[in-house]
Amino acid sequence: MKQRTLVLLKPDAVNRRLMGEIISRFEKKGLKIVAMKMLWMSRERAEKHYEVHKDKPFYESLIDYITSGPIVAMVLEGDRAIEVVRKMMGKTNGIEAEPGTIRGDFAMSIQNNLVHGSDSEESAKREIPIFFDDSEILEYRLVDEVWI
Ligand code: YYY
Ligand code: MG
Repeated sequence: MKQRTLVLLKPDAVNRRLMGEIISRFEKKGLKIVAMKMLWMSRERAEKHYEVHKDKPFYESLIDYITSGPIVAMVLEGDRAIEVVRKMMGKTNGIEAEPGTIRGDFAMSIQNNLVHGSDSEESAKREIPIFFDDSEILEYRLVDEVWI
């Protein structure tokens, strides 16, 4: 079942020069990047993206963090891409995330955890348009797709 998911490389990923490392993992796994841009999130966009967390105690801090520097937004496509990305990210808290996952290998914090991935099809459908117009999401074939 081909799915699309929204992935964000958060400001710590950019500042710690981990963009290439993280993107490379997704590429090597076999996920297809169908949209990608670097941007600095406004508070408005951040509040929309994280609206499900607005009553949580960590919300204000989360908005400050996600707007503290540039991020990379991507749409990744592949079979059950939502689940695959969530597995590759690891648990929310870098301390608890398994080694071998992105957070498990590179994060020591619950807030500064490098990466966002949509947690369900509903979330992906809501989140992708916060960052991308339909015209920015590309349909193309990779020559090795038959092997993935
Ligand atoms: O989906 P995921 O990113 O793993 O976690 P969420 O529960 O959706 O929380 C979103 C975001 O909020 C999380 O990546 C870090 C931050 N956060 C936090 O700072 N403190 C918490 N106790 C829980 C989440
Ligand atoms: Mg989440």
